[in-house]
Amino acid sequence: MDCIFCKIISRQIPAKIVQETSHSIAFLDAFPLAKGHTLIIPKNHHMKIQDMSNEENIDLFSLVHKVLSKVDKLTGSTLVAVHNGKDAGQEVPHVHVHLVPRTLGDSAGP
Ligand code: DGP
Repeated sequence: MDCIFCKIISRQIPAKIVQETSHSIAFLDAFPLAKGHTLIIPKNHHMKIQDMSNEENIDLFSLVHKVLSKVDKLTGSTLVAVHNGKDAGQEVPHVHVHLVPRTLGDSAGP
């Protein structure tokens, strides 16, 4: 499987890892829309949220909840977004939740 995010999980390519659980991992985006832009992904390869098991979803969004409380301290407002499918803007075909710190008038919006 030639998936860049699977390679981050297996440490084949480097990433700044923020936090990790048994099923999920959070790391900094390599092309951040704002300082602190973080991605949270399941460790198993799934393209879309609905492809994941209930257990994986609970674990993923529990990690989103934890990391969000840190990221949100950066600016006080955070964009939480998932591009769930190619036509929705998904470039990397491995589920990922974006946490993007926002400030008024910035250009980091969808
Ligand atoms: P999306 O458009 O929702 O599929 O966003 C993909 C994100 O993944 C985008 O914000 C850039 C980020 N990204 C792409 N390649 C890499 C990589 O090799 N390392 C890291 N850390 N992030 C990456």
